[in-house]
Amino acid sequence: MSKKPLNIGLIGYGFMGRTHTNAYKRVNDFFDVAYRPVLKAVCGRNAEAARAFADNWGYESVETDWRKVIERKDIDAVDICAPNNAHAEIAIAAAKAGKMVLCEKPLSMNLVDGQAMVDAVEAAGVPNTVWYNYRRVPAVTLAKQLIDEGRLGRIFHYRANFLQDWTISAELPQGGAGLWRLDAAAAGSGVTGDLLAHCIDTALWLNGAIASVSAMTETFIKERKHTVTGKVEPVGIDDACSFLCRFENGSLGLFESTRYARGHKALYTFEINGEKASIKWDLHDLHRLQYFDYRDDSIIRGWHSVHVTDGDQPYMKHWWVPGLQIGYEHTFVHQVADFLENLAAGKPTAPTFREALATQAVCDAVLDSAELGRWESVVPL
Ligand code: SOE
Repeated sequence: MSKKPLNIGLIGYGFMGRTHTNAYKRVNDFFDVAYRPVLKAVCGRNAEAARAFADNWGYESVETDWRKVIERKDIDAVDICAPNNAHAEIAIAAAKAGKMVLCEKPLSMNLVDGQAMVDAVEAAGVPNTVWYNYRRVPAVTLAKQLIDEGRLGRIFHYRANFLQDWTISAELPQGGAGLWRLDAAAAGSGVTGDLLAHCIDTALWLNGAIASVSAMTETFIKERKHTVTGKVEPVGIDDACSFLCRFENGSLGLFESTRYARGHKALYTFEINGEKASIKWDLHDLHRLQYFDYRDDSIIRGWHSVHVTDGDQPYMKHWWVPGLQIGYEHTFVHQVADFLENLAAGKPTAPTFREALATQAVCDAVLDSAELGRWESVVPL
């Protein structure tokens, strides 16, 4: 089948720029979709670094001002991999110019900006999606399938952690290309927007809306040198955040995220306990889903470790043969595959900006709750 080109303009070329680009390059090798992503332009303020990225990954051209990418007639879709404080302005301008918009998570710095982004893509009627990639780990997608089939029954508990340890050193500066996640002006928040946002997105998808939250945050290192100004400046991000919540389905939630859990690099785990069955998942063992079903015969009842590699399990028929697992980078390939398939069918790709706004509303309520020291309702604007 001859495929329709879809010209991509990538804005930002850090870690996420690589994951997305890899996905654009791989998708047609494994998924039979009607579109073929074309690496038209990459944009970054440092022309030399952007050129090196373009040469290495195969982009046809380089821009140093994102506005140029948006003005270009030969760009169909704008992919935002720039720091969080650039998301709203770029996405709104791109939507106004009639471009499709794919935005790295979190959607925005806060709910107000996020709402403006939703309004812009919806007013323009352009396809849009946010890269909450963990939904598309086959084991996580399988969890969704099991829940939707009603196998867990009534849900009582949802528990999630995202633990890292890379910011423990007080010598680590904040700000600049590699460390903008530590600078509140660029990131909006710390672990809440960066890590808990993933946990919240998955939770809303698997277990429905969150009604109210009670949170606490801590900034363990209060001052860090700023890479750009060279001065020691106050740290405005949350280094750690834990919160309790009530879901609208009556279940209770417990979430924890930190960059100070020595020994953990990216330990994203969740567990859901239902009346009939429970499931557990762990990013460090991402191809497995742990499943316990109370209805099993009592003499063999126990936790099953399901190796999610078979052709009848989500996404796996597109990859190797049963028993051979895939990894982190494939979640981004899945998102592009779904985006292209939905584009051809005229359907939205989840999470859309509007769906990702729900995660933003929870993040805002969590940060407000921590600041005010009280339970907060999760309210959209
Ligand atoms: C932070 O270290 C980070 O790279 C996040 O920004 C990503 O979203 C997460 O998937 C892994 O950790």
